[in-house]
Amino acid sequence: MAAPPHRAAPGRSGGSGGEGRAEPGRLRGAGSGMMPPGEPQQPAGSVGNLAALAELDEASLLQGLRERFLRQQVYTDVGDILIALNPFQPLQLYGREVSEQYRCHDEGSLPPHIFAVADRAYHAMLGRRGARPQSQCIVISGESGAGKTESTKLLLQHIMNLCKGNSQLEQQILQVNPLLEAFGNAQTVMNDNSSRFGKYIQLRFQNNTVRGAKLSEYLLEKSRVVQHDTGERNFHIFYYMFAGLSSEEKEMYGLLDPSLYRYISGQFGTEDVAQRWKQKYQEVCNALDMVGFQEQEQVDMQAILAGVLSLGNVTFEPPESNGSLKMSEASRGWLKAAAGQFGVQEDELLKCLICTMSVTRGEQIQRFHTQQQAEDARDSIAKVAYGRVFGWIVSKINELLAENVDPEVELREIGILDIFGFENFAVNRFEQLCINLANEQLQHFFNHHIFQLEQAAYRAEELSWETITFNNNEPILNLLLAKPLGLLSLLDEQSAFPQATDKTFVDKLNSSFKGNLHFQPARGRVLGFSIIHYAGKVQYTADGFLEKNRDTLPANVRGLFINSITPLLSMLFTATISRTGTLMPHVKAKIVPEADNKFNSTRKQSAGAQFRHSLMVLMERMYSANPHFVRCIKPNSQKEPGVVDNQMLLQQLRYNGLLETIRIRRDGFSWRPSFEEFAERYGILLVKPDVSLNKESCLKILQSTDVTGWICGKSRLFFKYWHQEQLAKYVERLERAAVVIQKVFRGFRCRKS
Ligand code: AD9
Ligand code: MG
Repeated sequence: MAAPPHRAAPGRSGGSGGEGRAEPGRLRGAGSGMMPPGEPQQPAGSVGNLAALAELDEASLLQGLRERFLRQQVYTDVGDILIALNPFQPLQLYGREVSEQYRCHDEGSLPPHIFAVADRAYHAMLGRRGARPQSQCIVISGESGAGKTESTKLLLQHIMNLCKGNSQLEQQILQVNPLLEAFGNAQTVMNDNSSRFGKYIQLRFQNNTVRGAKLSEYLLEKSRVVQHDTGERNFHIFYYMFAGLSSEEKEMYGLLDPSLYRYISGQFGTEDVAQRWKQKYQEVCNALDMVGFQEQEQVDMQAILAGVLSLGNVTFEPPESNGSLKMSEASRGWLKAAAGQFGVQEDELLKCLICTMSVTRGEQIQRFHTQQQAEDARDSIAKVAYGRVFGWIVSKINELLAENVDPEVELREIGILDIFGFENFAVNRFEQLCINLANEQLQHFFNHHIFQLEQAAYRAEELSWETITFNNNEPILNLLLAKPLGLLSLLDEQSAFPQATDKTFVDKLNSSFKGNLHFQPARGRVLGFSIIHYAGKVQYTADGFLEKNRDTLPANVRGLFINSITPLLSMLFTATISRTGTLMPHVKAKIVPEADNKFNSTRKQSAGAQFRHSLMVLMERMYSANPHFVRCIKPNSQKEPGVVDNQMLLQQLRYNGLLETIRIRRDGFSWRPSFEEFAERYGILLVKPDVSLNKESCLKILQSTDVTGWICGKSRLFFKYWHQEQLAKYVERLERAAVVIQKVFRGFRCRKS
């Protein structure tokens, strides 16, 4: 067996040390410095669990994390929260043998690790180690490039290993990832493999077996299909296709030299890179086969992507007189290629680009586009086609992974949330606002669980507690989400006025949020605004906010694609996506409520409203589960191994509220069962029938153990984060004894007979 990944941190379990039994009913205030049992006071760098630090300040914390990182100890615990620094290099930490070591390990017996979080969530879901069986969620946060997606993959890998790791479903859950990343990730200046969509994976279990999984995706950054900033790329799949398709296949899809395409222009890499992409393309093809995409569907899908690229090269010139827009010969060629791949008539596609048809009092009216409008129409067709292919892939994955359940057994979940990290680019648009809003919401979820719930419990039980202040981001969430005067509502209001522009939207914001501490108008004539987020100030350009929020699909585009002879394209524009995320082909528009009708409606919810709704659903799901937190940290912006930028690290520690988190985990009592809950679970330790579910029983139970450092409130007990595993040991010991007694008893009976 391989050696433990790094030097074992001082154990948290075993021993009863601490500072002696706290008097029931009295809570120590902040700064009591109560230690986990067996945890000596040490310099920060040598401590695997920072909640064990007696002396705590920013400098020692920074130094501690830095020292650990430079020794390749990238994981550090804060109580039950994991801090993960991105190593930016492959580490020998994740092999099967290491996963085996962490499998069902004793809490605290091995160094902090992402596998330990997976292990904890899995056992908690099953109600082992003294926990109540309950659905769990693992929330991974951190800025772009901090390591959330890699952590998600490692969590999935370990959980699948825990449930034996060999069923077909378990393998499929792991194998869909290359597909999702090819279509949903792209290189940005912050991360070479940046997730351009958010995902929540719900693993569904019956007992200890995974029965199915469901993937929810949030806000794919469709605009990347048609535009990306310098130093960035389009979605990976476009590059993989060029590198992986044979010459014959490229010919079939009408693909020429990659450097010719505007949507990916100048972004094709060296021979090495092309080789890697070729390999990735093969992985995608394997994943497509494995998920069960038919061969024809795969051909259609690539034809749509090739059509999108050709469409991007269609440009217009202003008309000479009042006629329609002019097109160069080359553009005509690209239009023809696009129409061919989309399986539509060339002149029908052209019509969608150069004019809008509407029906007024039974009469069809044709309105010609300006050059800008025509090019916008081209881009919105490219975006919608790509967006639907992505949505379809997700729904096919969901069909594949749908659960096969025994109706008699309760289903429980482990959800893993991997969204796009906080972003602050040179130019920040509508997408960055939504991404940063999602990160605000997550930070709020973290604050709520770590600070608000815990401190509210002390107040409710009238325990004296020196309040730990934290950076509450509720005012920022209000600024963005309040109805009717939050930013998204004002954006919707403006989007509903045909005459409104990005400028009127900014004027509205400036007048509504005058004096708001989290809002700043742009200086001079810049069309934009700034938001002071929990993670720092971000300047947004308002350009395109209204258009992106309206996210309208011209009615004639839908008609064009429904009539496509490419079956997949026709289906994508006929089908409807239900609230549950499954694609339902050929559902009549009439019977689908407006809000559900994401595909068919031309008068649908705005992009902002849809995003707000999906965030709300996500939060509801997460609030109903028991959370585990992984805080990813990016040690430097050059993506270099072994380099720590102190300033960058410090900034992340600050906005993550890490110092306050350490303090509350060290001084606070994160496990707070009611008397009834505790007596029910641990009554077994009294070894007698009918234990009353009240305070007296709880005190007797605790007195029968050596567990110290807990507090007794009015209606519940207060325990440190390490107490649960100590108590679990007593239960385990008793259960082992019971088994031995049973065996002896059975042997005795056999001998008698
Ligand atoms: V974003 O918000 O999607 O832009 P993430 O997801 O936080 O971002 P990601 O997991 O993609 O970041 O990590 C960025 C890169 O860091 C990866 O492509 C790896 O090259 C590198 N990384 C992250 N975690 C690890 C790790 N545990 N071991 C080795 C890692 N490399
Ligand atoms: Mg990611």
